Amino acid sequence: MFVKSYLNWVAIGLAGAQLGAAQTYTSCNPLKKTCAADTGLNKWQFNTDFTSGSSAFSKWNTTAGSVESTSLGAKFTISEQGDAPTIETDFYIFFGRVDVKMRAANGTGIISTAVMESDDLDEIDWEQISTYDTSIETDYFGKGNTTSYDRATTVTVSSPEDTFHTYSVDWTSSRIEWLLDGEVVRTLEYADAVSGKNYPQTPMRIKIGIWAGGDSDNSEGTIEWAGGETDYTDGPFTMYLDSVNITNYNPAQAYKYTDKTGSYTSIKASNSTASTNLSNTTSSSISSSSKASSSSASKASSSGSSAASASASSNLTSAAPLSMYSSLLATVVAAFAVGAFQM
Ligand SMILES: *[C@@H]1O[C@H](CO)[C@@H](O)[C@H](O)[C@@H]1NC(C)=O
Ligand SMILES: *[C@@H]1O[C@H](CO)[C@@H](O)[C@H](O)[C@H]1NC(C)=O
Ligand SMILES: *[C@@H]1O[C@H](CO)[C@@H](O)[C@H](O)[C@H]1NC(C)=O
Ligand SMILES: *[C@@H]1O[C@H](CO)[C@@H](O)[C@H](O)[C@H]1NC(C)=O
Ligand SMILES: *[C@@H]1O[C@H](CO)[C@@H](O)[C@H](O)[C@H]1NC(C)=O
Ligand SMILES: *[C@@H]1O[C@H](CO)[C@@H](O)[C@H](O)[C@H]1NC(C)=O
Ligand SMILES: *[C@@H]1O[C@H](CO)[C@@H](O)[C@H](O)[C@H]1NC(C)=O
Repeated sequence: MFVKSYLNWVAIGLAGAQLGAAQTYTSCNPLKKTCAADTGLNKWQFNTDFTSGSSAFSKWNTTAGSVESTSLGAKFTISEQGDAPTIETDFYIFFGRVDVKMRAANGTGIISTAVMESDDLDEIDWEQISTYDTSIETDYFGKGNTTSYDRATTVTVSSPEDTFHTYSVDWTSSRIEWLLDGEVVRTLEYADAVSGKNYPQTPMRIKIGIWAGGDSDNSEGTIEWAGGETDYTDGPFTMYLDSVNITNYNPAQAYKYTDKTGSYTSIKASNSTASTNLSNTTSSSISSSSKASSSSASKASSSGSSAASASASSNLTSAAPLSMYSSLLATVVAAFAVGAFQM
């Protein structure tokens, strides 16, 4: 299996800066053909503690190599050329927040990644290049558009290979925030991504793993981006993943692309359980970097999941209401912002 994804990033042969994750591929691209619906996370919140043993992997598939639970968390190791251990959720979320607490791998050219990716290759990334001991990159792609090299930013972080940090993405239909240890370090507005054309907006899985950007078989551009050639005799190189907390702003049993636009308004959520809680979504995401918000977010999550089981048999809801909700949300956001401001 790993050979497939490994060969995939090798085969893509992109220059490093435009190369997303190691595991960038799609088995059915809904912009090109009709694909089966994506399985959704049908609840508001799903947390995984990877120090808790093998049961932690119950909703995660290992798609390359092998990954085990240890007292420091899930252990991803590159020992030799071709290793690229990777796990991914067996469900999709449709807007939401993902918190990843991890310690990146050491070594030259080793990339520790926490990525969200959709079937039509929208992508939101954190990528730590081990060659650089004080930084991590953020990046994004829309519909697999790799024509430009200017989307990545570099964020300063202290000793990411020796210290666990929490790398988060808070993703709504109007903006994406990247957060480092709870502080917003980058915001991408919908309009700023080629008027939304390049804006990630379709249901995504979460994929986490490591790969050797500095592998000598990679293109010169990739090796340069990775900060030099990987010397496997310096290894093994290990990344530890402590925990991942996922909030799904549109819990549903399934997500279906109803046309080939790749627009979020074309996504139909089946048996959705959270449309009535969208206001909670906003209040938790709007101030996601503050302490107050994390407590309101967890309050929201518990009410959200009970609501999820209570209304599990509701019928199909199309995503059309979503755009309606966005204007509603704007009002709620405004109200909340005023409220927060008064405090
Ligand atoms: C979320 O769903 C409904 C609406 O508020 C509540 O009854 C639940 O308690 C939970 N919260 C919701 C729906 O707001
Ligand atoms: C995850 O693995 C299970 C069991 O092998 C498989 O049925 C399922 O399709 C996989 N999910 C994804 C998203 O690949
Ligand atoms: C996930 O939530 C748990 C429980 O609230 C917390 O202990 C853990 O640090 C969180 N992990 C992340 C990555 O935010
Ligand atoms: C791809 O992205 C570039 C900018 O990065 C943009 O100019 C171009 O229009 C996009 N292509 C498509 C098909 O959206
Ligand atoms: C990572 O490499 C640096 C520099 O070689 C070293 O000081 C540090 O102990 C290493 N960290 C781990 C966790 O191996
Ligand atoms: C979430 O929604 C429920 C129901 O409307 C409400 O009782 C609760 O206070 C909301 N939580 C937040 C954090 O807004
Ligand atoms: C929606 O829920 C109903 C009742 O539980 C179920 O029969 C149906 O298969 C579900 N639809 C999808 C698309 O999952």
